[in-house]
Amino acid sequence: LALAPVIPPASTVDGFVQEFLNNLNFRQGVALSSSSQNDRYLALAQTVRDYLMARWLEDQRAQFERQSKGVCYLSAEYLLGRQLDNNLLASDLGGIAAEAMSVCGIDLDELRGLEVEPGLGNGGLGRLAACFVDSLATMSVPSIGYGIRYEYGIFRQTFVDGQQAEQPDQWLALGSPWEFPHPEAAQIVSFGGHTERYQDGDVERTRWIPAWNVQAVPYNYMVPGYHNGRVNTLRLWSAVATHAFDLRIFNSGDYAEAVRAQTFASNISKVLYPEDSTPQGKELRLQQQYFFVAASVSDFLDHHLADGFDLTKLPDRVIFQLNDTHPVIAVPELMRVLVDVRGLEWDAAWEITRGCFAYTCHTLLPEALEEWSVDLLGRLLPRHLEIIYRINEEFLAEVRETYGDDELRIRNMSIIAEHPERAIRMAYLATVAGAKVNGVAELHSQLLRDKVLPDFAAFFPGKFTNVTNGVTPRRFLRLANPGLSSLITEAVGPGWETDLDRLQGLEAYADDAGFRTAFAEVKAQNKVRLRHELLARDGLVVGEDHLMDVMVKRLHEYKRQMLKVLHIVSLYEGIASGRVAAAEVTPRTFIFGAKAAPGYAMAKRIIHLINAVGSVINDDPRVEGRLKVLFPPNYNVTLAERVIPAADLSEQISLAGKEASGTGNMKFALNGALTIGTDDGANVEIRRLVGDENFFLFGMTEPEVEALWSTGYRPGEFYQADEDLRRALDLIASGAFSGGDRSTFEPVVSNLLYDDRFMVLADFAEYIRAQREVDAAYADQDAWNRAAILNVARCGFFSSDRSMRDYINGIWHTPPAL
Ligand code: DL6
Repeated sequence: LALAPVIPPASTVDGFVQEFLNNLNFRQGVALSSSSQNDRYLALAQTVRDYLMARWLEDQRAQFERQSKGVCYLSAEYLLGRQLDNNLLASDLGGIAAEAMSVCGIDLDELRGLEVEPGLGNGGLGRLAACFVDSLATMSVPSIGYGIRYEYGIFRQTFVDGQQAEQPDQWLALGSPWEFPHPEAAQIVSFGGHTERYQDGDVERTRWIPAWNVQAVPYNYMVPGYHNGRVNTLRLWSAVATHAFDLRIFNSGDYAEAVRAQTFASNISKVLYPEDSTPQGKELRLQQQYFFVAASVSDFLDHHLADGFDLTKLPDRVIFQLNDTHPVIAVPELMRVLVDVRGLEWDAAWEITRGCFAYTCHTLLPEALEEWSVDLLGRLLPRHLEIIYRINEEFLAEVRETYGDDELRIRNMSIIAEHPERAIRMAYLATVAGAKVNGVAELHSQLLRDKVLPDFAAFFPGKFTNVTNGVTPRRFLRLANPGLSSLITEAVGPGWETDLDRLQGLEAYADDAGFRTAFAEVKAQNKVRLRHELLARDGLVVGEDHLMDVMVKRLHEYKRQMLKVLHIVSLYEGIASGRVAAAEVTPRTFIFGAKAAPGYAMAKRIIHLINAVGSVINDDPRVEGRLKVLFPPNYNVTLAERVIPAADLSEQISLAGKEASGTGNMKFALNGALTIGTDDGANVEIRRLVGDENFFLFGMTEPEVEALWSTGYRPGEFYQADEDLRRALDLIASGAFSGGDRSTFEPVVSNLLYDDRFMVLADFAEYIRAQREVDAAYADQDAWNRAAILNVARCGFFSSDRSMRDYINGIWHTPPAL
């Protein structure tokens, strides 16, 4: 009986209705007539799960039995987005579910709207991880994603008087139907204490005597492949105390103390660290990182390997992909397990470890390369510190063999930084240990080699490679843009969702007037959808028949939202001063979406400024019908899926050499928006593919940026030289957007005039020039639509399936999936 296969319920409307009612009655404990919308949503989610269950169990079994090489994707973030629609799409149950709901008198769209997305990531890096696990499942690659089940994900952003306020993201409050807790599979994760040597026969060994432990409880999530019957697993860990409750203390009346251990332990997975650009957070953050990788490594070794598995063969069985530096502490952890727990010799363990890891770097900002102070790491993970020291010692000995006593080079390459404090450079550790190191776009990988890790690139010439990021076409085209999806299917036939190069077939349609009209019609419908959404969600009114000019991404100075603000203020100033007739200005709605890290003061000031500029412009009758500035709060995956398909213009305007890749840029182009962008990150590849004539390029190149820095950049000179720039900055400085108070935005203005680390002023004139080109191009709607269609047709390369193929062929070398 135990071995009986699970029979999936029949894939018919009646079968679905029956299963749904069963779930409503037996799991939610309510009758249809008395059920709440939340009951219905939960029962629907459970029903979809039931349909996927047999495949999931079968895939887990087959994966274990096959024991072929698989991928463990280690990521501190997964920005998943809503699950219901994605899982309906993957299992091809959308039509049946909609009919079944209508049989029950329920509007499926209403239930969709109830789902609170799990915001377990900050931005691009976390969303990339979610795209990758989707692709791995769709391509039937044996893999498991490991991460943290944060009780509170990325904060919920609200605006109070135009300023960002952060609320906790209670994504679990109404139940989480997509997860399966497995407390029986909990792992113990230890911290603190000290190490000691002991004699094991004639071998001297080391053991770690930790001071405290927590339990890591896994929660499994289904990751269904698209229409292939495959369901992979995402396993997220939650921290609980080993001894949650002290009855003796409770009985003595000290109730808070009685649950202290539980509170302390659960803090580890309490909240996603709300920062994606600079290493802070210190102890708790390091606890989180070690917590999830220690649990994941043990989970894999304990539960995924066949009995008696020969650990020297581990590199043929698994590759742990390190998604940025956050999971890099897994390297000394695997060494510790192999040497201290499994009793292997150091050299054998190091050989294994070096074959089991690969590292992806996602940044170019030096301050975003994590370092852990030796003091902190030694206190929290004393054994790991010893292991890192030994790895470093042996590595530097190899460096010496090659270069002799070149002390400067040795200091530069040491995993241990000496200044300003002794600290472990996690990117260096990952580079030394990883079989491969990759950047996330061509330019990024090149700069990583040439500028960030040049000594390592010289020392390990074959190690460095590139995998350009990608996005899943299932969520970001098929689900987000049903109108365009149907049009694509009509033109190139079915199957493009898993073979995005087929979009090339659209090229021929760019010259078909009928197709262009249909394409324009879809864009117009998407704008109407967005209009309704923003009105209902935030009371915001999108301008009708406006060019939709969109900048959505985390707020960071290097991304240069300020450049966009200056453009808007400049347009406004022209009309308000009477120098430009309103009728001459292309009607535009500017849409922003951005969260600022709560501790990032300048980013928060910029948010305040955008809102302030918006409220002045939106209320000024002189620009009525021409300019609108909208900033819906709490930009997330769900909102992205509405905004991106409606966009005409995609703003990708970072300072060249600062954005590692970007993935929003790919999503916009795939949905037929034209890009205005710098030669940065994956913009470079987008432009090459879509063609110069279908992309608005502006700004300095990375070498030009470097050259200007080295000769001494003085932003004030650009201010003096450009009248439009002067007028725009002066208007902000005058208090025009702050009720006459000149002090409110003074720090923003001064920062640009006297510092301007990301060279906003230097690129302003070029940006305005490119925006005029946009206006001119948009005036010819037919030509614009042609260019937009060509963007879609030429962006098949940016499927995350292609990224996965690149990882498989160049890094993982996993066998073809069955
Ligand atoms: O690779 C995904 C994504 C890139 O598209 C962005 O360009 C990059 O900024 C982002 N990196 C991070 C890491 N920050 N740190 N550390 O979020 O990764």
